Amino acid sequence: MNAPLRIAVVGAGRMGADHIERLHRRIAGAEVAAVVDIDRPRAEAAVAHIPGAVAHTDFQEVLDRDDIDAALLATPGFLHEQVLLPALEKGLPVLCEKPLTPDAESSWRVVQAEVAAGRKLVQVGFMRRFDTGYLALRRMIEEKTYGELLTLHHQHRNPTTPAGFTNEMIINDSVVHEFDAVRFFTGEEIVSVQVRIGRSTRNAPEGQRDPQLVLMETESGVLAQVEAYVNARFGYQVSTQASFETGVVGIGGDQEPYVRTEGHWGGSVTPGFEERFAEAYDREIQAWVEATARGEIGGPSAWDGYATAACCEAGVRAQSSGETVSVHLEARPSLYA
Ligand code: ISE
Repeated sequence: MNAPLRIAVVGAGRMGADHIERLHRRIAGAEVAAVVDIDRPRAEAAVAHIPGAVAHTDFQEVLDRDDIDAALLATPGFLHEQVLLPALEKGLPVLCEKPLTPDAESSWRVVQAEVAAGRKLVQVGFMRRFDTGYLALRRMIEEKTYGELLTLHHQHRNPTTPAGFTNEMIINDSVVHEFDAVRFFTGEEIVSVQVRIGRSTRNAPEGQRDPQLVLMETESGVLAQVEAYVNARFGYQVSTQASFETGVVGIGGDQEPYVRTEGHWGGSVTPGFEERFAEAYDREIQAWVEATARGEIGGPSAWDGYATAACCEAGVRAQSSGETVSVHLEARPSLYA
């Protein structure tokens, strides 16, 4: 058996802490060797129960070590580039939580740095690609089980947003998942984005308009829409309905168990994305660890991160203009053919 992959987790906030537990308790072939967080007590608390793991406050300290095999980057998106570029220069594999970076220009710099490194080192954390419902729907689309796919309808509802979650982040941080999902389902790039904003909930924090309807079109003319409603209060919901020529397929419906008891029937509402996608995250990180051990990536690439950043950029322009905005993509380098 090979020695476990020694991983540095960068960022010990909500997502980082979730991944630290996952790596420590559920993932085979990997161990948490370091945790980096600018907040030293938070980094120390994160490693306290992991024998041998070391707390750092600066990613450079990890780069200076020679016993780290890979990094899992879970800081906010605007801090990703400053870790990705030196990691790529050193040839260190990285699982980068979405978004790759917050705008297309910086994502393109990451793609170019990876092309210069000569091999794929960055996997982007679009965990929905590992959800069983997503995989089943993609197979039906590929195999044309119900004829051609015509339209996709997504619901993306969150209970609330964290402090500092801006109007643009509804696109960059939330709808970025559907940009990737639509590319994943159809195997096509998205060519244009439109955003419509109507009546807004009183529960939206100042500056945010919520919900927002996003309409996108793919290269072959599949229309996909999203209701992004991020202060929906009731809980978490991510679901999709796909209309085909001879059938309609739904995924992401409510989960079991379904209970009947004194005066009530039904089940529980999923509280958040950690619960909704717990298994998908496990599969995603396991696939990444196994691929990294083979010198590969095991999921969406830096190109996927860049292409979705370009969609987000069009989406943010569409938010303020109300127009249908074309997505501009640079030519795809052969590394991602
Ligand atoms: C969050 O960062 C996620 O990635 C969740 O999956 C998404 O539902 C939420 O809107 C984002 O803020």
